[in-house]
Amino acid sequence: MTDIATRTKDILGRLGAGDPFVADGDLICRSPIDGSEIGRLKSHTPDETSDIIGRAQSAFEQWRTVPAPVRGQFVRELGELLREHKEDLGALVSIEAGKIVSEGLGEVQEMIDICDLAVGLSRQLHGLTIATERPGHRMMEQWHPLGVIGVISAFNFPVAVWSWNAALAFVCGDAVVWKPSEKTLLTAVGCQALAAEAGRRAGVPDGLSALLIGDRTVGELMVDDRRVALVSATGSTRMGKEVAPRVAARLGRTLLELGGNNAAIVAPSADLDLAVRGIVFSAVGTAGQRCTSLRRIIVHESIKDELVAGLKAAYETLPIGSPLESSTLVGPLVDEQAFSAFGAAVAQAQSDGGDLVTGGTQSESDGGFYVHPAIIDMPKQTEIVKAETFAPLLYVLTYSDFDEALALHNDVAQGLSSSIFTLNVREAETFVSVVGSDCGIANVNIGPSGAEIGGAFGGEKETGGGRESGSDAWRAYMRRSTNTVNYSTELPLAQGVEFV
Ligand code: UN1
Repeated sequence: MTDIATRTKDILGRLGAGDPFVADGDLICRSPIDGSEIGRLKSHTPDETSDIIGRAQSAFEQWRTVPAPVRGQFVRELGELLREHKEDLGALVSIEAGKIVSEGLGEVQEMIDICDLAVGLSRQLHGLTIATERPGHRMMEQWHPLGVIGVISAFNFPVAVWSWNAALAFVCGDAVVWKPSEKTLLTAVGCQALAAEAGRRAGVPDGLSALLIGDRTVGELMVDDRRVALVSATGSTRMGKEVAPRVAARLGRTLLELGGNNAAIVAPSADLDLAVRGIVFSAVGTAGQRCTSLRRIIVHESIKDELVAGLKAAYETLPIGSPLESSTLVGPLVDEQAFSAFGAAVAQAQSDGGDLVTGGTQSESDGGFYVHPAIIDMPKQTEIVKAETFAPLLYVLTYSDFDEALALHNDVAQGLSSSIFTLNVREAETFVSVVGSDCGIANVNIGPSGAEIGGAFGGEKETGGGRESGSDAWRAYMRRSTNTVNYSTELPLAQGVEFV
């Protein structure tokens, strides 16, 4: 066994998840750090998949009757366990997704944060009382638990995406069946072990939190299953376009968090030092593998040279290498496919007339897929710029007037996150106004990535329209019941209808 495999096994042992190498395991788990095998898991069969969903449905039927503040105690236990095991789970994220140590820990912190939010929310799942036109009547709305929630998560946030859904779903009275990315199965297994322990401590029904292991066929079974009331899917737009019509065909609900093609406008008044730091974190953090990663800069022609020079200098000192080294800022790409997509996009952008400012080189060091983050100065917004390449590849576009910048900004199919660097209040306010950014997230003087969990997270257009995490995103996991109660002895009808 390699050192990484041994470390993985030890971590999973401490999380209470058992051995990563199971008998007859057909799914090979690898670390992107060096490509080494760190586990083998067994796929669920179609019958097992159906049983897991059936058990979740039975668990839901009990759980929905537990008072919401009591349900919150389960999520509180989960949050406590995440605090206790933050280092281990964070390291597992680094080992399996290739995130640097600080980002692995940050991912677990994001899980703790959503647990805290959900525990408070468990006493705040309130509906409205609405004035009725009928005397002696009262109209109100209640929010009831929805059912089994199917969660499909991507490799890049291998556990946090589950928690944004699951922590809310549990306090809302739902059961959760989770189909994680095949690239990050062990992190899911470790996380699920903590959820199971929290469930034992809080005495929740068996099967309330379940994991589905397998490839897309297992995912499809879940997507097509009528017992799954809501499918919350995070991943590529291509995946979303397959999932959404299947769920719609049975008139189920979806919550979609799909691709982004996030930009930053850099205006003449921008604090350039701040802009460089914000851009580098957003474009290069997580090796450009966040759905919120910065992929396009739209910079005013008067400051372009200065900005690009600042970025080039910063890019050329980035420490690239094993994410487990504390000094590393750029870890590996997740796999060979991501590595090839990066190379192909760099080549395409250059053949479209793009000028490679820095980076773009690739190396397969020690079996891992490492790249030098690239900046490409583009003459215009060509098709490759409009596509989401899930890698640290930043395109630079130039503008001369603000309306042109906004038009370029919105002229992509995706609508997740966005930002502007400016000290001009008119530009800043216009950017966040109705005629500005068309994204679900629009920031001023920070990059597009790194949202905190208190706000609703998600985007428009091909990003799918879903909202997770904070604000009132919890409503997606509940069903609304409008109730009119007559406490009089009369039967007045709405709209003045007479009917004797
Ligand atoms: C994702 O990449 O799927 O805003 C989500 C951010 C993180 C979430 C990213 N809080 O960058």
